[in-house]
Amino acid sequence: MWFSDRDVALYHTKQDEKGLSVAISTLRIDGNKSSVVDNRQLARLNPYPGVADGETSSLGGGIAARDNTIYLALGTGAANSDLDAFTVAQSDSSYLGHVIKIKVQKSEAGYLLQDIESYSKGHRNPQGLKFIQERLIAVEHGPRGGDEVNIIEPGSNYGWPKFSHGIPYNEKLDVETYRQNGSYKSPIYYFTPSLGISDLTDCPFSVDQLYSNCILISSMISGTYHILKYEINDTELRILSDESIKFGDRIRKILSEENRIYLFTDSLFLYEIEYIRKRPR
Ligand SMILES: [Ca+2]
Repeated sequence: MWFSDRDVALYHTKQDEKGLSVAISTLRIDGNKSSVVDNRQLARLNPYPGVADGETSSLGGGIAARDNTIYLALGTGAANSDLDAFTVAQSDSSYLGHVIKIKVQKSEAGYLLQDIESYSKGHRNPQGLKFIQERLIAVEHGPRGGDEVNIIEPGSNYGWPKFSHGIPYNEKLDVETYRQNGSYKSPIYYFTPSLGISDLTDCPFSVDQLYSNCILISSMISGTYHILKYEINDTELRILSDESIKFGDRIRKILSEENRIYLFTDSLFLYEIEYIRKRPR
């Protein structure tokens, strides 16, 4: 994602003798946006000892940035091992299953790492993260059902694996108990059955004018994208309606710019859709 006019922040997994980890890097692009003039790794987090790349999934990943700060949403990971995928999201000694806040400092050459801290925890497999109207919003996969849209607030606990609107994989857990949220932060909206929720973005201008306030979310399993209309006041953002638009392919990422949306699919196509609003003459 663009971090400034000339800088891109990105995250990726990395494999070496220590195991699998997540790295955050920045790229500085030249003025013509034609070449990379600086490439630096800012941070590297949580090696998975003994787990090779390709043996795990659900690491998730959403990235957003504002005011010299990068926010990164990480999943718990899941592997064919006794990996503690069911405890890391509630642990204060792990960044997995957390949204983390990475403060950076701008220098002549590029960005330098200042500080990393946990911002929120209790996330299962967040796939998208974005600032919308001053609120940091994340979408994440539930277990079996219960894909979530969450407003991320500092210090909050989003419940995984203690609380979900889905169905637990552990058959001994009682579904009704599982759905009582206790002290956990509830999603502002959830989807049951799961859509395979993958990303979110602003509505294009012309659609936002029509709906007053809306966000778009994309999905993999159902091959749809959705217009979620919401209302907002000082304390609350509430989803009012959910309109599903069948697209027909697994959408991995969704992005909007002015009156266009861009859909990047698992079949490795990039689609551009333009919403045109015109007065008849
Ligand atoms: Ca949750």
